[in-house]
Amino acid sequence: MSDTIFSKIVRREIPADIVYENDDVLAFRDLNPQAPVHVLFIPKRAVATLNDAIATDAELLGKLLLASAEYARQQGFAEQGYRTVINCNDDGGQTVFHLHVHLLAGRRMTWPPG
Ligand code: DGP
Repeated sequence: MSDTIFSKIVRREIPADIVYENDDVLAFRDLNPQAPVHVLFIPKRAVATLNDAIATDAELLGKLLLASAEYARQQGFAEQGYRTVINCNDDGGQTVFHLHVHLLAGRRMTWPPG
């Protein structure tokens, strides 16, 4: 896959407000926040879209969600609640082709989403 802005953030080639990191996952604040808390959880090893994930990526996908939940607990809003979203391709609204989980919190979410 081609390099994206998120791989550059992983390599610290461009700045980001990094809020969480472990061996496999990096998380930073979204440049265009849609909620008081809007953090993107990305795998350090890039996968372009959810469509490109294969069986051997299962553990990595799980780690993204577990990191999101751990961050929510650390920050104290886990019980109040939050939303995690993975956009895929055009209709899903994906604009950066390095798979990521949006973690949104700090306001009441609406359903269905727009
Ligand atoms: P998506 O539409 O699901 O592909 O989400 C991409 C998100 O990434 C979007 O909410 C804006 C955010 N974003 C794009 N470029 C940058 C960047 O350079 N830095 C940060 N922190 N966020 C970015």
